[in-house]
Amino acid sequence: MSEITRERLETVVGQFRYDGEAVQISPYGNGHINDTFLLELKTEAGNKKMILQRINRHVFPRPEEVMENIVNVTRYLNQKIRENGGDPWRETLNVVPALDQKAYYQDEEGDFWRSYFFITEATCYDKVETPRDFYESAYSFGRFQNLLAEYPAKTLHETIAGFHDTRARFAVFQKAVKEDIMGRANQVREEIQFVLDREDVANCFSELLDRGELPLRVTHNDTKLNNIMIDDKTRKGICVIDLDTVMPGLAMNDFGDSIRFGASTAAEDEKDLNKVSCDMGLFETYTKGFLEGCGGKLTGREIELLPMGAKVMTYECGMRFLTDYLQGDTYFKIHRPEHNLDRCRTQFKLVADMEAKWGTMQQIALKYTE
Ligand code: ADP
Ligand code: GN1
Ligand code: MG
Repeated sequence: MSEITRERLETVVGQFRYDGEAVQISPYGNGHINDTFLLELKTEAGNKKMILQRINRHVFPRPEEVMENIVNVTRYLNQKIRENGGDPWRETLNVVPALDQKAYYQDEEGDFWRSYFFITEATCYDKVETPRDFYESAYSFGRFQNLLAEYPAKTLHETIAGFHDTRARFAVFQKAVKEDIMGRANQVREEIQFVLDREDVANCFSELLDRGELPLRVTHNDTKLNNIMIDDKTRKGICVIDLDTVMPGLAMNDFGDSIRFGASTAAEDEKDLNKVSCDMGLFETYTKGFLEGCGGKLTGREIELLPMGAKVMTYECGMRFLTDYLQGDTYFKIHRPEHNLDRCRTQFKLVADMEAKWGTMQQIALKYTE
């Protein structure tokens, strides 16, 4: 995608209905997908902050549909939050309309931009600092699913086709290995074999879905810790953000993606694999928080499959990083040459660790099915 110059940013800022004058704009956050900026405005009521984002068109081929989902889901959440006596300005994203009232602005280069009100006095963490924060993130993601339990799922667009269709991702991976367009496959034989040895993990949920054994729910699908805002004062999880992938999906996958990121003892791109393992204390903390947030809506079968969700999501994410490495790093943003490979290795280390701790993980899930 094309370069973002200062002039371009200024033009884009002028296309949104802000009630003040832009005084500063700077790159923001640690997301792997969109280009995020923090915009500071001078208004009559003092300085205000906004989030401005360029939607990644390579990842989301139909950004209008992404925004339609987000507008509808946040409107629905707004209503629910009000009914529960909450503050919809802090507990859900709020889209700033463009001059023409649309939820986005499409610039001359065809890129889509959107803006959100900035949620102040709250933080997105890249690493768990205290188990309490992890519990809060778990509760918030569970509650998000709970609040959307009656949302008409069929009206949601599938913003990325087959996003967590791990079986289909396995096929894409095999193709990437076969084509090996960057000539990198030889150097990562061990990692490739790790994926191939676990085809059953790739197929597990797809087969259960084929047999009609799993309910599709409205899920977030990208439940990393840094997609939750935690209130700086109360340390409560207040808002679920990054709603681009809200679609019908599996509860176990929302659970699992949080585990692979937040219950790891190291960063997603840690190079020293000795530091990487799946913390069982955090696994239990998350299980408890997530189930409490879901408010009894999950079936016994879903709860039983939560450990599998952790394994499937970690395996899938590692496979996606490896696929991107083989295909020349075109999907995830990278900040160093072998970044995707480092990320892939931490994920596979976690999968192996989960395999070693499988009995404990199952026991923990079982404790909460009763
Ligand atoms: P990506 O899809 O690239 O991960 P996100 O939507 O998660 O993009 O945004 C990237 C980061 O920007 C978040 O991790 C968070 O720190 C920050 N952010 C996004 N939306 C808001 C908001 N409304 N208020 C405050 N910070 C936000
Ligand atoms: C991406 O957008 P972000 O950084 O929250 C990705 C997730 C991956 C994650 C790995 C739309 O999440 O699926 O699990 O990176 N999002 C998309 O860190 O592909
Ligand atoms: Mg994000």
